[in-house]
Amino acid sequence: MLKTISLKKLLLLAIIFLPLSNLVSQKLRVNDLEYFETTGLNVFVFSNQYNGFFFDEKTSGIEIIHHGVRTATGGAVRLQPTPEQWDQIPTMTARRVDRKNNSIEVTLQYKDCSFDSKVTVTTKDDGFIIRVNLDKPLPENLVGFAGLNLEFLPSAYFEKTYLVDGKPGIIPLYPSNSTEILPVSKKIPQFNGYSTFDDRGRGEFLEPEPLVSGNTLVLAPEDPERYVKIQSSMGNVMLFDGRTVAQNGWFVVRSMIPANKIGTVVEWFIQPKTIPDWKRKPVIGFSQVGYHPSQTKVAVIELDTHDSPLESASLVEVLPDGTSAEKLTAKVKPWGKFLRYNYATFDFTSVKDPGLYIIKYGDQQTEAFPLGNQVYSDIWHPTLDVWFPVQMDHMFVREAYRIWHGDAFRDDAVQAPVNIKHFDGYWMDSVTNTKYQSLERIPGLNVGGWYDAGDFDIETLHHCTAINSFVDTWEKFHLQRDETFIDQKTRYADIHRPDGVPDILQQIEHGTLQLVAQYKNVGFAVRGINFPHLYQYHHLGDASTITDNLLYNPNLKPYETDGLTSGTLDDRWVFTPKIPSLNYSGIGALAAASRAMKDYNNQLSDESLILAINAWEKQQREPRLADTLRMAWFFSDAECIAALQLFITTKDRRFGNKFNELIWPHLDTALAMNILTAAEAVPYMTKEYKSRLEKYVLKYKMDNLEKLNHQNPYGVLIGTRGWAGNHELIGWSIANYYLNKEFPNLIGREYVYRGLNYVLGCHPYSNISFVAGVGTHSKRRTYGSNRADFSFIAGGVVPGVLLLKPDFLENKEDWPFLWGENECVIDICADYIFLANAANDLLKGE
Ligand SMILES: [Ca+2]
Ligand SMILES: [Ca+2]
Ligand SMILES: [Ca+2]
Repeated sequence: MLKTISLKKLLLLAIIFLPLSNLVSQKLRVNDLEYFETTGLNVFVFSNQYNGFFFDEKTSGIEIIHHGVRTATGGAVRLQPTPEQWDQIPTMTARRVDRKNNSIEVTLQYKDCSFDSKVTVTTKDDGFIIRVNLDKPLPENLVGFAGLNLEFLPSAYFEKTYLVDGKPGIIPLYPSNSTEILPVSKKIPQFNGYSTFDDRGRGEFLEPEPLVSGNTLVLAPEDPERYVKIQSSMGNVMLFDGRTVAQNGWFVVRSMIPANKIGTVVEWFIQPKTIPDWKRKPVIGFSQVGYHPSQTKVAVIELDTHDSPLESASLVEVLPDGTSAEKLTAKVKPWGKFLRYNYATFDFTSVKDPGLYIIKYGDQQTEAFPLGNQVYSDIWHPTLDVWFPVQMDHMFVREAYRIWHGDAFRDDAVQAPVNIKHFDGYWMDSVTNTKYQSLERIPGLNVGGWYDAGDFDIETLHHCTAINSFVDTWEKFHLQRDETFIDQKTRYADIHRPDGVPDILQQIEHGTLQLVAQYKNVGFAVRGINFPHLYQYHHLGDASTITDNLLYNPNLKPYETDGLTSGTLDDRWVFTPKIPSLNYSGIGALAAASRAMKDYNNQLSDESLILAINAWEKQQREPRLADTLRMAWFFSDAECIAALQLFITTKDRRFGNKFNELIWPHLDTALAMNILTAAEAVPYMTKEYKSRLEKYVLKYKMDNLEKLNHQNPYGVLIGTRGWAGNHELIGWSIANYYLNKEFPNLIGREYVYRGLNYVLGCHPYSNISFVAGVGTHSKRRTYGSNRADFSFIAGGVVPGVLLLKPDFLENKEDWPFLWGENECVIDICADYIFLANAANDLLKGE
């Protein structure tokens, strides 16, 4: 039959059957940005490096972006079947990109094991080949440990199936495969000698067994968007479930590297299916809480590179009878390219009638959102009512029928030992700087404070930022909201239960109690209070079960207790390196808190101010050296803020003069980082101060506001660090608020809303509101204490879209475990409350 039809007809048939055919291949090629690209598929090969700070963040190695979703990561030679965050990661020591031959080769090194390997990725047919090459045979101690791994995102494969050499299976929704207990002597040591496993003193560790093993593995054969076929030409591929040992684990495909072999030792042919002429669905970015009628209202439409903007979009009003009516059709304005996508804008500022609206673009429409005078008035309630109470340390926290957690860390805390590099970025130098010996109890610290983020340490710097932010909110906006019952005496908090006291004062008090305890018992702001063991640190759930809440007693054996003390070394450590800028942050926060506490808790108010002034004087006498260290980049202006806060509280000119002396050089060297402080100071300073500041404001306007209009279609600050940028953006918006208050003719209020609207949904990747529970469609999976349940704590603000180099912005909604995208931290959440109220304030009376 084939013989009888012409070549032309054959081609025609091929075109007709193209969407179903495997024969028509879309070839990957290495593009200008040095990754493999074809329609619907990108393969990164170490475009991003493993991060030496938080180790395996699931953002490095060979990675696959499949129809717009990053579905695979961590492709590399690895030493565990399912590597955890603190397992050894290879260092990439060389990367060669051969564009002509469509090949990328990396050299990977495990320095401690003296083991180098080469991993090459080359295109072949409709897929690519991964080869591992060795110049020398595998070191003996790595035989049975080293293999080629590639990790697949569990949530991208939920409710799908697989085939191994034709044998069918269902991708597990929850891990329940077999595991093996092995003696710790058989374990490749984790980073820095840490252990993620609580072996209860038995000297053993846990390893998952493979789900299946075979020559050819097909993941999601039924789904052309997720279909990936992996064929091994030497030895089997195994499929593991990393969630068995760590909830943030991925599915791992793995082949072992054989002993005594050189040259190519592992070879896979990987064929991800792609949908011909696939185009990513447009994302219509807009504020999920809606808009105030009088503000500028611009939706930003994100389009596939192969897509071009439609002529127009429309705004449709949703009516009380359930029907809808078109309110406005307007031109869609092309903006151009930003990173990997095309952008266009749709301006519907002219619509000012209150009501519910939907944006329609082509055959797509958004969620409904309100237009009204009150849209911003309650968007901060979940953060203050729910999120902050849940973060309260040393408290039992109830919400109606639900107990969020018990009263945690009654056994706080002991002096951290010297010469420690800690897994959470904390450290101790060779001296304690306190009157306490290593591991000696420091009294008085089991009071107040918040869990820093999705982890449960007390991170003093973030505390200080949160306290300062709360005091600003209290002083500028006088929030009287009372929806939390807080009793410090019995350490009990109850959410949605008024007790006659404004909640913001109670939160300031809670943070200040911890900070005061640090200054009283240690003498300065400590780096933080954190866990001795890694297996405590990665805790998920109720923090009151991380330690036994009993003071350590060396006369008892581990896990033994007399009811009051215990022999288990689980009490948290107080880290006390000297960090002048951190100490100034503490001084500034105490000075600010002393004003807010006045007439509410006078004793705490007086105590805070005395401690702040004494600490200031002591710190001023010390040589100014050590901002050298590992934290200086966090807060170049801490001394300046402390001087300002002390001046506002005491009106003592010496603090005002100090502030005036420090602020100008800071503005000269780091304008964007210090303009907020400078603007906040205006009402307390002289007329000359304000007119001198104007020149800086003009420069800031040009460099930090107007330039952004050309940098990205959102016209806001988009961070590119390893932690996504919502906090910087919120800080930028707050600075713009202060500047608008003082220099309304120079800085328009739109620069405040733009930042807020971005956080609330007008951003790349998706249009979800980054504040859990705020807006029609908002984050429902965040990196908090309940992330193992794929859930959220209402009011938490996530870091947002993370840039994976060179051009992929991502914020996953079906996977909460990427902290750089989804972890809510106290400082950003406190600042969000301020920003929401600032937005309200600017629109007051309109
Ligand atoms: Ca932390
Ligand atoms: Ca209250
Ligand atoms: Ca204990």
